[in-house]
Amino acid sequence: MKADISKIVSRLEEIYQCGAKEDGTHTRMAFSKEDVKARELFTGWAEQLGMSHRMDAAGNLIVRMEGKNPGLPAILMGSHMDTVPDGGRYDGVVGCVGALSVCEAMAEEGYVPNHPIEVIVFTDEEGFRFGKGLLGSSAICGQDPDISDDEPDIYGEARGRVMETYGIRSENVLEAKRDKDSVHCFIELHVEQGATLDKSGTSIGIVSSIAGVNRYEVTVTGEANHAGSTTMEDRRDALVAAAGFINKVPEVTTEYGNHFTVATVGTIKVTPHSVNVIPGTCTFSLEIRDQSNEVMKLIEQKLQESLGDICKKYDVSYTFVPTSFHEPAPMCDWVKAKIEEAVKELGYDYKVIPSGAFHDSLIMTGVFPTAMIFVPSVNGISHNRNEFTREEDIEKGCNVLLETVLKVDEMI
Ligand code: HGY
Ligand code: MN
Ligand code: MN
Repeated sequence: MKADISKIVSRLEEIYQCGAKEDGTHTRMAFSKEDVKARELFTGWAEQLGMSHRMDAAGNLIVRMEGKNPGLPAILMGSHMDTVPDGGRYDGVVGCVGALSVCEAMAEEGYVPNHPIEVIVFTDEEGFRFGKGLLGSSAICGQDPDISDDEPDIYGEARGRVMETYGIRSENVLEAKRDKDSVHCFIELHVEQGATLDKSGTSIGIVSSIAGVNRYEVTVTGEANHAGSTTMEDRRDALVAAAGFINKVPEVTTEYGNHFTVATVGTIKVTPHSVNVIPGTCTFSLEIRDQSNEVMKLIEQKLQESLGDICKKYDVSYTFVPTSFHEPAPMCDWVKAKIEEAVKELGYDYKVIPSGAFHDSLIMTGVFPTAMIFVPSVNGISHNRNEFTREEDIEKGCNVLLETVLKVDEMI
């Protein structure tokens, strides 16, 4: 039994078209009409395989193939189909389309698994719209995602309004929670998004653990004033102070972190945002990731100290508000071992590597036995329209997923 790469490739292209624009950009943000269209395509393919489909209270799209024994817990696969702004065509989608190809290979062979098998297309993994992702997986795991219908997205639209495309409401999302015993395991296929596999010419990665990610909103407050008549010495420029801090972020992170420690300022806005006014406030996001909680806390402390020193120098004040915390998450040993057996049997080369990017598996592993299969991202480029993964590697990844599912299905 093998995954059908020609179908996988044409489906990836069809999903890509839901979000591809004439100017070459590609965005399929969660809850958008492009995202809804991609989900309709996905549902249609599942229907052709005789799979049922439903959307849960958190908007996760779940397609299901029944097994011989309806009393057995389900084997879950899947990932997300929402993208970052101008994102790539593989991040997330490979795991959804790849999981469907596993079901298709089984259906075409007339293979009926022992366990029910479900493919989940998770809701709002990327989270750039509301500043926090992993909504669908958090709800399935019973973790309160702390959302409200009133909160605005980055375009000023209320969440309740935005989520109408899925027909879901904030207060109900936790109804998607699943019982620990109803799931045998969860396996997510994903592109690496880093360069380890590509640099070493390795086709398959088995993820050891996923980096934790802590986010903060920082606001520096100075004084808005006239850009022509305020001398340089009289200024309390919020943006200049913020820029001084942002410039320090790589230095501090490198000094107190390790090879895997990263910190990023990804969004920034100033008020009043006028060419002839000295910025009075500057608000920006800060994100810290590492494989160790202690390191993340140390970086947070050192960055706050640096921010304090710089704000003092420029006579401005600041607030440093945590917006989300996720601890680093090791993957499940027995599921990893099944993946390793599968890769070895298929004769593919592999490496066991940590994930710097987060995934729905970061949340799922807190409740369900979870592991991830990586395929290489050429030059490690991701969250970028030039993201690329070779067909032959996608094919290998899907075959590893298929063999792993066959192996975990034997466990009754
Ligand atoms: O940001 C992340 O790590 C993920 O790709 N959403
Ligand atoms: Mn992503
Ligand atoms: Mn992803």
